[in-house]
Amino acid sequence: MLRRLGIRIGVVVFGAVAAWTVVGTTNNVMTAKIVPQPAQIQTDDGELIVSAGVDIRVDDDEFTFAAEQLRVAFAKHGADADDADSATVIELARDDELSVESYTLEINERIRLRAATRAGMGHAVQTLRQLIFQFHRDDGRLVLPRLRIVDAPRFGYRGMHLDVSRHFFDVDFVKRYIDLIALHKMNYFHWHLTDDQGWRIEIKKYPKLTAIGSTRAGTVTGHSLSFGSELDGVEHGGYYTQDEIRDVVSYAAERGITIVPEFDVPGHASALLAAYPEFGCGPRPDVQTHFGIFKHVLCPKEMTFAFLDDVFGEIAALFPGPYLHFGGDEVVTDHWQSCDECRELMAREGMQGVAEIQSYFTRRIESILRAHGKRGIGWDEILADGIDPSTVVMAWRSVERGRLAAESGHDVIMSPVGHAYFDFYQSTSLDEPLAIHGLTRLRDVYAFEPEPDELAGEYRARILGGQGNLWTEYVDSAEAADRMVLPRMSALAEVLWSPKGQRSLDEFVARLGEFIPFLESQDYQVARSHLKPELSVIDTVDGGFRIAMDSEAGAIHYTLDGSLPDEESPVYSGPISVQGSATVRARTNIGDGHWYGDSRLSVEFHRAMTAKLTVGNGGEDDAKWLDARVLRDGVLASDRIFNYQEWAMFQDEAIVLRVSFDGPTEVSRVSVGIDAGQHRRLPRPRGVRIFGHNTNGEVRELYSATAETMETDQTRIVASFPVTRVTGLNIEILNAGTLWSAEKERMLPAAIVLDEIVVH
Ligand code: TNX
Repeated sequence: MLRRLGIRIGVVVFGAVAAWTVVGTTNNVMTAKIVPQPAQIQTDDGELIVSAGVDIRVDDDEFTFAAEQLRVAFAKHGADADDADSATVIELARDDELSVESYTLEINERIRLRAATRAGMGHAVQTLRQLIFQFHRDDGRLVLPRLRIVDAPRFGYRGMHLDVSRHFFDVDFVKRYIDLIALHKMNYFHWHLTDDQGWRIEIKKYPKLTAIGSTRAGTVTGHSLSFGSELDGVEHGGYYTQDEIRDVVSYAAERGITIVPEFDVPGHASALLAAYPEFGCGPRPDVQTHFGIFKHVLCPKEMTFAFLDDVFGEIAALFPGPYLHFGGDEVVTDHWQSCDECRELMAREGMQGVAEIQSYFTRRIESILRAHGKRGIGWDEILADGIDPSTVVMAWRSVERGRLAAESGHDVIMSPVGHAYFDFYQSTSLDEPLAIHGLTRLRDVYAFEPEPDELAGEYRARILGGQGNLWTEYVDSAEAADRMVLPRMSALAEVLWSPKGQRSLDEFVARLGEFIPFLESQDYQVARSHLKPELSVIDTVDGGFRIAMDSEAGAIHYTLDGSLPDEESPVYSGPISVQGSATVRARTNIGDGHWYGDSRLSVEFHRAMTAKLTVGNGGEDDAKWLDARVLRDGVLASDRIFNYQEWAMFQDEAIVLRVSFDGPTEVSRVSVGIDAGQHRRLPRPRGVRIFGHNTNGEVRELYSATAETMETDQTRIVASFPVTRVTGLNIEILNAGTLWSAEKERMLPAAIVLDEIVVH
């Protein structure tokens, strides 16, 4: 059948419509599921059957772009009747009473969207797009619920960041990312344009920044911190010309998105210094092929500041937004320590130590930015006495750092690891792709609160909002990037947009049931990690463990024999108890043959769990060694995603672990986890020796092995010896020797990384 969509877009002025009030949220069968949850929805009885032809009217040229977006949305999921004369009327009207980003949406006989600004109207359109998707029917009809929405954001800054240095993403991807930001009613795009692994923006006055700085010789394969990491030998490069930047800037502006460009100084500067080593204090580096924190740093001399003035000047001219991000994170001061200019500067300025050079840098950059009419944003390391209070602090190391910044007079954007780092693992399931480290589950994002309780009321207004960060060390394709941000950014969008009191994780997950297919209908890839089982030990009792399993939806099936769970396997309904040792394997079934995850948890009850453990020459003070607790919690981390919190790391050539039992105890076998199994290769110890001691203070060697003679069961060193009565064990472990550190550019003692000391 021939479909006709009679769409008319023209500017018509229509009269004011009587104001209406909202009486709260009601539900009927046609519950609108919108992400982020609107501030107020009132669902009326009845529905609007949208005709084949929609008549889109705008009363202000500002809204033509929004109208065009709506036209496309209706064209995709239009009603199927062929009746253009009775076209459903859709009005996009200006309402100056509304605040900057707010909007109203009414659906009754017609559809009315009102806003005071292009941004507000853009948000109204995003809501309507979701409704069109949700309520279009397979038979081609579009039947919308009658409703009234009054909506406005909780925070004014709702951002998403993208690192294009570690991996380059082309203009098409960036535009698609901007669409995604707009779709989530977010309004800032933080574009991280420079870093050690590549300079990505054309600067006319300094062509070598891109000619040399945009290309690296190769990229490390696997994790940069893996033992014996290798390069792929493939050149990686790319940058944006100034014309491309202008194109992206106007693309973003049409969608109500402001871009915050970042030029990261004075650290993370290897690519810059590969091109112009004269602005550094040390030798010329290459554009980095590994990831990490490097010591190449800009030198605080006048020619550097003249260069920074030029570069920030060109950047300021390209980006019309109010902010310019100047980085300031992870500055290594080694080169400042050994440079004459720095010593002179310190004497001249009366500085107490090299660390003060960073705040000097910050102040110089602040004045450069002021001269170019911009306000600076820096990562939380910039916080120091004497910096300009109008500089915005982006708190990434913790919410607490953001609180301190707010209380010292700065505006703050909260972007903390643990809640807003979308480069971290999304679950502990073994089928997660390699990620940098850490764990930021969907529920952790949803639990993010940008205004911490501890923050005094008078400083609340200093929290401008929050931001999600996608660092791309281990994100090398459009598809991978999508899956890292979706659906986590959807949770963040709701945290930043919706009223705090309405937040409900269950309800949000239920709305994702509609929202994820909507995202997929726009060709975005969406991860389902929140459906994968999370397994954890809730307590240890009488030689056994109680284990909990959790996922945001579906039925968790599990096995205890190591096999892959299927429909026949038991369904989790509450904590299970296992005695001695066990490996639990679990997957989530959400029906229709859809299974998610491959989550495992291996536990083993053993003698060291109830003993005292000390490390090195420390006293009987177990708690001091926070790391060491994971050595005797009964959980074997070797069949889980590498999560550094589950491993104990010692930066020593050798360590001694002392296990002291309550009384004489028979032992015959000790095993120690040394292999992370998934995504991370750890350096293997060079040797291990185990000594037993008894009540008389006698010490005797029970086991000794070198790397060559050590017995392992793949992931663990296994030391067996004749049954011996001891009151304690000393377990000596030697590290793997020295290793080349790409970050430090020198040989360093390999760390000793261990898990669970199982004693039987
Ligand atoms: C720290 S967050 C960095 C980045 C890394 C990131 C990885 C920040 C200001 N600096 O350079 O990419 O961790 O999670």
